Amino acid sequence: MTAIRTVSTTPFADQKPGTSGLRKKVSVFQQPHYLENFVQALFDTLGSCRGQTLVLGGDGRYYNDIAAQTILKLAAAAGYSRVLVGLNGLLSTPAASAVIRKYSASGGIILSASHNPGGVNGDFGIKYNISNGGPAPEKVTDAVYERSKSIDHYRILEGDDVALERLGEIRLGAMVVEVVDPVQDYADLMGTLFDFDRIRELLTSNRFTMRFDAMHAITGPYAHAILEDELGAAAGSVMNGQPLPDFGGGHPDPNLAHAEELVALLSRGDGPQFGAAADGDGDRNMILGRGVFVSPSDSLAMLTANADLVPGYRAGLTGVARSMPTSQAVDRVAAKLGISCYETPTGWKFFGNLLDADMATLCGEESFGTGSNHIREKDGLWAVLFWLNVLAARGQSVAEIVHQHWAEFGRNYYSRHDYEALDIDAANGIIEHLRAQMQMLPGQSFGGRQVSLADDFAYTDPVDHSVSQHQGIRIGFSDSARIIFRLSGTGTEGATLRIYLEAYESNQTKLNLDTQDVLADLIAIAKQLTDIEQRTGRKSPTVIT
Ligand code: VG1
Ligand code: CO
Repeated sequence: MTAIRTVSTTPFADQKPGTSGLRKKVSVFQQPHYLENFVQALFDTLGSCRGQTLVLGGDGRYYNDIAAQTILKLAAAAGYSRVLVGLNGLLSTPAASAVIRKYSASGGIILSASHNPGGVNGDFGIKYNISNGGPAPEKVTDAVYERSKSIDHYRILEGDDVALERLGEIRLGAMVVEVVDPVQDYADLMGTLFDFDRIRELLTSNRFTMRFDAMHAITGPYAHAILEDELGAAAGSVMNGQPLPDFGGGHPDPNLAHAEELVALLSRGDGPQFGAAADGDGDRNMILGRGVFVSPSDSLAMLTANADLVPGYRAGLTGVARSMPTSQAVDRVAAKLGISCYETPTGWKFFGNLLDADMATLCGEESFGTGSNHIREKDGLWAVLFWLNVLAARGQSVAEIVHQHWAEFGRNYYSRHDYEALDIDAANGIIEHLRAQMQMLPGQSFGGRQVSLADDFAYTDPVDHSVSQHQGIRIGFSDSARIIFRLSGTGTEGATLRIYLEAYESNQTKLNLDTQDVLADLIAIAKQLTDIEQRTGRKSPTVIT
């Protein structure tokens, strides 16, 4: 039975994609027609899908399997000739990007709410990536949202569910569903970038142990295959490697707050030399050494400074890019290397054009995201392999590399304070309040620091000249300290205010201080400028990273 049925529907008003796709509570996606409306709005926006190849996969969270079947039937009705689906409907975000590129697909759908908790009471999400393998740019997501507001029908093939637990090809109407195993493709790609022999030597030497925490999310199978099977890390080096629909009840966000078990291991005097974790969909990473946490902004700077040790980047970097709230640590490395450093709005989609135009080779965000021109997404395991390659080549510990870096470039003390689940009006009120003060701030002094810049960050893409406004309130001080304020575009409950704090220190005797202590005066300024306690009743942030 493969008839195509036209189903009439009415629009949902809330299908506006955020920083990274459409993210909602599972119960929102479970409403009749909700998923179908959004996917049909996407297909309508893309124009003719006839004869094209689509990639489909997700991070395995609750509802992944049901959504994948629905999307296959919508894709068949839209005229796709082939859909490449990850085994069991699973693909990490970086693997999806790699598969789109390798097989020249016209795009891909990734089912994920990334670092947000999963399970029946958790979050679900859907994002679309274009043919370069990267997140759809704003002009596409804006158009999908517009279309979702007027949609009145969708078309879906009537048929049985497709078996996704076996590799091979299955027909669905006129469309071919090809179930692929993405792990090998991804591992092969990593093998072209990194010195696997050298990493294997390190991982099999009895002086070195590591832990990779997959947080019961998508990277488990990739990490087992690459780190343990291919590179010889001891069995058990991968923790929480079994993907679960609710991530074992945890919060699959690789940071000091949520990867507690790993952090505790690495803080022991006899702990592993290296630790790392990835998020729900495998695009974020946290890097730890014994007794040391590498802030993501520092990680980007350090990878840039050590790229000549890695085969895939030995030929040199054309440039680097960081999101605006990411610390300026990498800017100092770029200046030394004599390469350009671009400052983009938050979200990986803004790196796509720079990578396509070969203006940047490495990119990163303070939110535990690093990546390169090998794909068009941030890539958690890639960052882990990059660090392992650097450790193997330098023969030093993570702590030694970090301390030498600070000694050479100075240290950008950095922290992000998140106030989650705020009343939406109160959060918008804070941003308005900041905007209202902006013009008067330059020249003002706060405890010895003078404001040199205060603006509402706007970005003009240097390649296609598209302009993105209101990307965060940026306050810079004459000593290059900064405070940035923006509202999250990935949350599903109320509003989240993110406050990003950064202070630069080059005095060699002050490179090992406590981050929150160093930033205390900036934290006080941020509280004063936002009036946050008065406006929200919150005395302290929900999460500090
Ligand atoms: C957050 C991060 C941003 C990241 C985005 C998607 O967005 O701040 O840097 O690109 O998540 O990451 P926001 O709008 O909540 O600040 V992922 O790994 O959750 O897809
Ligand atoms: Co993610």
